[in-house]
Amino acid sequence: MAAARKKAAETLAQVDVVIEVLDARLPGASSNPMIAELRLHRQRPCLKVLNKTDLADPLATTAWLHTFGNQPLVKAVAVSSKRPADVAKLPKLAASLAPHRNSMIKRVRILVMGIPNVGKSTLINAMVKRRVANVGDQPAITKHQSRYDLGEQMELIDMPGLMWPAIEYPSDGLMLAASHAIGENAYIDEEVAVALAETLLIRYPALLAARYKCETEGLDGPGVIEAIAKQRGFRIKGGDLDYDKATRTLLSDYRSAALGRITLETPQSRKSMMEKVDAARAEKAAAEAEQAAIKEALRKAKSGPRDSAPE
Ligand SMILES: Nc1nc2c(ncn2[C@@H]2O[C@H](COP(=O)(O)OP(=O)(O)OP(=O)(O)O)[C@@H](O)[C@H]2O)c(=O)[nH]1
Ligand SMILES: [Mg+2]
Repeated sequence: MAAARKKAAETLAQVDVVIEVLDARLPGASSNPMIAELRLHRQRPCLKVLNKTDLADPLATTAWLHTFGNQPLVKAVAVSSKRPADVAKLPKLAASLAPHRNSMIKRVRILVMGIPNVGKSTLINAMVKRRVANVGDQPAITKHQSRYDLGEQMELIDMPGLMWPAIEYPSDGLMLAASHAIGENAYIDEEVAVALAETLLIRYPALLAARYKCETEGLDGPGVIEAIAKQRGFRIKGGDLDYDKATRTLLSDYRSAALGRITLETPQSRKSMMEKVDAARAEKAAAEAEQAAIKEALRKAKSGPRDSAPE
């Protein structure tokens, strides 16, 4: 990971603009803080591309565009790399962020960055209108950096997906796993599916009810998995419900948008999630400090009389 960061930092120093590709279904969780740090260190402007909008909730996408559009040195745009008309507007937008370079003499150099599996290579193929880069619905398809000409005035650099060392908020890890940015060996399907079900119960209960013909009132995450197994008749030998198959069904229905167009977080839900986690952590730290202070006071009280005992 350190080597990938170093390579990204070196390349970033040589480019004019960064296109950061995000997954429109989880724009906050798919924002790599390391990319922001490297980019701001070099003061490089950024076009944030919310990709896969064909799978995402349009209202949530509008809210995210507004939030990102207010960040310094950033423009934000929503696309589906599968729609040529969406992608056609990107070269001009990216070039507009580096007006000093936009001439026949100085080509605009654009680095396409993002976490794994958000669609960087698909986007590049669509921009150059040829299948130049390998793509696939797995993280880490792209293994090395590659440069591609985009007409005579621009060049695009594709790079491997970049993760960062520690995911600060546990729900981000679950969203990233649900959306396939994290490899299958790194997480437990059932835990991810239960968390996904819990989010869907809060944000899209009607979609769950419609797809699995179940009453969502009073259900919790594991209850959704059970309802899917029952509704589909998934059973293992002996007749018990097949929870594994129901788990895989929910994940696959979310990933393919068979459930509908879903965004797992909005700017507002993300803000309140962070506030809650931060407050719980602060409370835990305060309780630990209090415990430590009590222990220290007890230790002093025990050793005190002996230390100060008269001779
Ligand atoms: N529905 C939909 N799928 C997309 C879109 N863009 C990319 N994909 C799919 O997402 C998967 C990942 O695409 P890639 O282009 O390989 O992603 P990447 O970011 O280059 O991934 P790594 O190289 O592994 O980091 C593929 O299955 C693509 O077909 C999009 O706009 N909509
Ligand atoms: Mg790739």
